[in-house]
Amino acid sequence: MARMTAAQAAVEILKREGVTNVFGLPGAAINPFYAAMRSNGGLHHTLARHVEGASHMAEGYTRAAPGNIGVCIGTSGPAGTDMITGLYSASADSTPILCITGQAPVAKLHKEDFQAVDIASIAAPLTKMAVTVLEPAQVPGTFQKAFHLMRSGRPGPVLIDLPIDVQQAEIEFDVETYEPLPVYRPAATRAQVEKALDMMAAAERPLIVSGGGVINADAADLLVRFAEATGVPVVPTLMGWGTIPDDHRLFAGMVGLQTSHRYGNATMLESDFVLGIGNRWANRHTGGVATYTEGRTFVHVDIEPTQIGRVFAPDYGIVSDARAALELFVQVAEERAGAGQLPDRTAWARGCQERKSSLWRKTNFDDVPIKPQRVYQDMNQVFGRDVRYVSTIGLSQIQAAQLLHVYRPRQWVNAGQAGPLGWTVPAALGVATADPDATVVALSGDYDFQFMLEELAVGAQFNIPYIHVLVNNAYLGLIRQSQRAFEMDYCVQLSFDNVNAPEIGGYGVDHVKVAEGLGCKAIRVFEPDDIVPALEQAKKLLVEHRVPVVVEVILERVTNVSMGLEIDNITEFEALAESGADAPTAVYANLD
Ligand SMILES: Cc1ncc(C[n+]2csc(CCOP(=O)(O)OP(=O)(O)O)c2C)c(N)n1
Ligand SMILES: [Mg+2]
Repeated sequence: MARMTAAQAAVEILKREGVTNVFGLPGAAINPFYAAMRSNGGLHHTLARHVEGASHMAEGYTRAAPGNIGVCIGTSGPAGTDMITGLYSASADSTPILCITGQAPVAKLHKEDFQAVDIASIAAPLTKMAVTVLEPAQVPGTFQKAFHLMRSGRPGPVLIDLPIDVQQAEIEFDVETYEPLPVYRPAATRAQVEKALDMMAAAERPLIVSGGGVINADAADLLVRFAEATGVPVVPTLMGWGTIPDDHRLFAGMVGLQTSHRYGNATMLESDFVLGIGNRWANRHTGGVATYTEGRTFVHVDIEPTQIGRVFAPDYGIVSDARAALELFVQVAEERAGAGQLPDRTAWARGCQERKSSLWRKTNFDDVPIKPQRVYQDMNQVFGRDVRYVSTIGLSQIQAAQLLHVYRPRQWVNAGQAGPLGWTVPAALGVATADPDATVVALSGDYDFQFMLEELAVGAQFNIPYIHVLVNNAYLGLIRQSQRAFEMDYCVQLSFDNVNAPEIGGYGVDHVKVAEGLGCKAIRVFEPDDIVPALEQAKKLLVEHRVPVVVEVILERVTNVSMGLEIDNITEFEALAESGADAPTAVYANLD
């Protein structure tokens, strides 16, 4: 046994649980924890410029690789409240992050002490556990339980609030014999999987919907194997995008109101059976539940028992970790295939491929100002398969999901449910910290970019290189489009004549100067033919300077992006592709 401060014990546990990187910023009430990190060593700390930024960096870090747990640290009071958005976004997207806050001394908690806020109560609905630790000797157990909870069942965040005197108190703690607690993950039974496969076999036009749970369970390889064994096409959700490569013959397209493909929705409407795995029937995926479910039988596999039936009652539900379920699905499906007992899905899968080969949106524009579709076409061309995209919300994110391509899990890192503006810069820094060898490409609209752009300085200071494609329409574009329903264009304009930058023609903020002022490199593009050279140049600058590189594309002010309120009624505002030349980087099906 060894005597140490409770803060030191916590630092040792972080390391034993596999933590190597933390994101945060100190303040008086968390200084003992920082002292423990300094004296004990072994944790690489990235100093954020805003505490919310630290929380999104932690999310990006977690999302980058299986098993990662991002840690964000702040002091008492406003630091904790600043991280609430990160906890919300993490819980919404089933992302384990550990948020550690400092707190006033235990005896002062009820005295309205300086920066003493009941952060555990504030964080409670957004976390799997939010606790102010009042007894120093409970610190090791609280951290041990935190990791157990974050990894068990549906993954999610935890907040541990540490009063300053609790951090400083000395306790007995044996680092050497510390063991992480076993992780609880429910597993489907063979009988359950047999029943689901019987239901699938009885259908004529089945689909698999593959959600973010498949990525969390690191089971994309099994998902693809299962699809191949059964011949059943796959619809990934936005959170599950990458579980099957876009160019796989069984990739049927994404479904939904916004981040969807025309062929994905058309195929969903043709189907008569859906097996959902690790998905949550998000409303922007389903649209109206009646349209989505009518004429279809549903099986829903989810790790969290109370997710079954939350949005609509499936015909059959299975509580299981996606990996555990898919192991059995593969095994039973391959057995049945070997015995010649699986229905032939060739004709149905070919129909899906035909839709995939014809229902494309046009991207090949050469207008000035640039149309956004052209940006995504050129990103496909330049970044190819080896890239990791990070995005959050807005017309930019929606259209990117419609037009970009993803081939691997964790290649599309998106704040799916919460969509907090400002997430992109810090999340990209988290992804790039976790995977320094990757080409990380973030995508923001101008407003999302402006929300947390001070975090660019973190990338410059700590040499966290990534490329940030900034599509500037000088508008809160998504809200401008949604205000069409109100026949207004009200409080959504970001344009103004910048007295220091007449060359940007009324687009307001000079992002290039701002990015350069924060220590980054930046390029601005006005002409479509300059996009590809700018992206290529950005790749070089990245290697040369090891700092974030911003590529700002000045867009046309108004582009209405395909969307609607029902999956059978999506409005196409822009031109559709009439031939391959209209969408040269689209992934067409190989029908030979
Ligand atoms: C914190 C927060 N406030 C408000 C919103 C609502 N919102 C969603 S998109 C958007 C505008 C985004 O503008 P921009 O980033 O420029 O992207 P664009 O739609 O123009 O591509 C707003 C205000 C939000 N998602 N998050
Ligand atoms: Mg905008």
